[in-house]
Parts: sequence; structure tokens; C-alpha cells
Amino acid sequence: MALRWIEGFETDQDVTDFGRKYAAAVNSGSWSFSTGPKVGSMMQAGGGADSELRTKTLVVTPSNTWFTGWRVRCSTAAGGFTTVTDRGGGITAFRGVSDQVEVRIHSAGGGAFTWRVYRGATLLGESPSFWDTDWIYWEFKFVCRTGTNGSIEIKSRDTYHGSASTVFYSLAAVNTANSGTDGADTFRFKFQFGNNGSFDDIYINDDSGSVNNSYSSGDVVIFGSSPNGDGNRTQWTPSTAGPHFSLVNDPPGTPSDATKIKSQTPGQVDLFDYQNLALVSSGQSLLGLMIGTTGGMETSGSRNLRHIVRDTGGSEATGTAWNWSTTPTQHQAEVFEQNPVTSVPWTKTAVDAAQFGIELVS
Ligand SMILES: [Ca+2]
Ligand SMILES: [Ca+2]
Ligand SMILES: [Ca+2]
Repeated sequence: MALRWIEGFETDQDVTDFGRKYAAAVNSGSWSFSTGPKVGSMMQAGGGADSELRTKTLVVTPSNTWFTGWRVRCSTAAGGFTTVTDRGGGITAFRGVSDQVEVRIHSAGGGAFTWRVYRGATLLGESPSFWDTDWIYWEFKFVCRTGTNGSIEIKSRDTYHGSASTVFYSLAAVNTANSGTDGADTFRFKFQFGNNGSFDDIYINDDSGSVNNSYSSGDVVIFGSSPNGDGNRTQWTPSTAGPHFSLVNDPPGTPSDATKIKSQTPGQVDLFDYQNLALVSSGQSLLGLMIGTTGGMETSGSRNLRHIVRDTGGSEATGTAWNWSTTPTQHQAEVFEQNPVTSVPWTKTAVDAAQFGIELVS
């Protein structure tokens, strides 16, 4: 597996949601959400302070080579980039809690921007200027290594700055491992743009596995979907009698932990229908899918749970079991790069018809 994370800012939008989903979710810059450039919602950074999302550990063993995509718009609206300064917005690769290398948006003045590459406080290099008053889909290759073994490569997916076949900026033979050890396992997305930076459609791949092991090569769109119907089985106990799905499809930005389903009977399954995918055409292949479940122990004890995927034909597959042993509400995310029932790439047709849910294993 090589697809490690996706974020489209649709199903989660407040600091409580993000605090469960991410290792760190800092909203000192007052982020907000509005209609996205492609589908669903986007994040807008506000204020002058840093906001950030830092992923949980994405891999057990750090990988040297990573690919990330990020849709960014740096509006030049009033109050924007009139001074030449690093704005602190960018992507940082970490090994554990140690930062390795950062790619940071820099306001170059006159409405122009550059990407600056930092190892700690050391400026390693700076890209050519770009003009980002409309959305640009950027992709980054991080090779996090010591000595002269590290590199950074940046591609742009717009007409003016590049394409899938061209490199916008390349920095080779540099030390990109500030910790002194090769590898990264965590990424931080930082947002600090006054009221003028907007963001969407993040993916993170490493170079392992047979798919999603390089750039995703394009204008990647992340679609967020919530349960919109009860599926094949509703064996868990609802907090309020009636449909189960409406207890667990809490609106983004206003999570309600009081509405929920619960179980203490191993083997019980709840499955849900989900909103169909927008934008993509029928039969179109998808890069991957990530399921997220929010929950925890109601009082005490410990339980093993796993995600369950039910294909349109009625066959089912299960994900990797995890354990919850504490009462604070947590978030468990799991990537299914391909349909686990058929072991072929997901299509819109298959995702739209599939059901996803949760099993109390033991
Ligand atoms: Ca979005
Ligand atoms: Ca709820
Ligand atoms: Ca559906």
C-alpha cells in the first residue's frame, strides 16, 4: 500500500473533528470553510497566526520518498501579500516529532510567490516565481535523506506553470533530514495567509506498493461522503430508535457525540449506504478510498473493532482490526486503495453501490 492519507475538508471541519483525526490540529488562525473549487468544501486560512494539521504516524517504518498533492490559492485580495515575507504556510515532513524539511510558500512581492525549501532555519533553495491568484494543483516529491542524498521536486498542474510531464522546480543533492536520520513518517500542512489563502484536495503517497507509489499525476480531487441510509445489517443499538445512519452522519463542523450507535456483542455489524460520488463519471477509476470512524469506549474496558466493506454483489471484506481502550472519542482512519472484495481498483460505480460499516470483533 502506498496511499497513506487524503483530506478534502468535507466530512470534518472543526477543531474537535480534526483533533481526533490528526495528531495536532491547531486553529489559531481561525480557519473557515466554504464551497470548494471542484466539489464539496475547501479550507480558508484566516487571521495572521499559524493554523496547522499534522497527521498521525502514517507508516510503521519511516519511508525516504514521499509524494504529496495540494490544491492552493493565494489570493491577492486586499490585506494580502503586500510585504515580502515568509508566511509560514507549507508542508513539512517529520520523522517522529523531529522536522526534516519544509516546503514553504513565500510572498515575493508584486503578487508573485515562490516555494522556499528549509531544513530547520536553513534556506536550501527557492523556486521560480508563480502567480497563484487562481487555484493551482501542486505536487511535491520529498526525498528525506542526510548528506547529499536528499532532494525536493515540485510539479504544477496549471497551464502557466507546468504540467504532469514537466518539473517546476528541482533541488537535488541536499540534506533534507534535519533530524540527522533518513526518512519521514508524518506530514504537517500549515496555513498562514491572512484571510487570503485557500486549500483543498490533499493526498500523501509513499513509494511502496504496486499502486499510488509516485505522483498521482494530475488534478486530484478528494470527495467526502457521509452515511445516507442504513445498509444490509443494523445490529448495533441506536441511541434513539429509528434509522441508524442519521445518528452517525453528524454535520461537518458540528459533531454530536450524543447521537450514536453502540454494541457490546462480538460479531455485531452495522453497515451504511453512503452519498454517491460527484464529479467523476460512471466507471471511472479512483486512486483510493479512506474510511474514518469516530468512537471510543462508553465507560471502561477494551474492544477490538474493524471496518467492513460490502460490495454490490453482497460479498464482504474486512479491514485491519484496531483496539479502543479509553473513553475519549477517537478517530480511526483506514485506506482501501482498491476494492478489498474484488482486489481491483475502485470505480465510481463500485463505490456508489458499496456499503461501509463497522464490526465489533471481540
Ligand atoms: Ca474539498
Ligand atoms: Ca453522532
Ligand atoms: Ca451510495
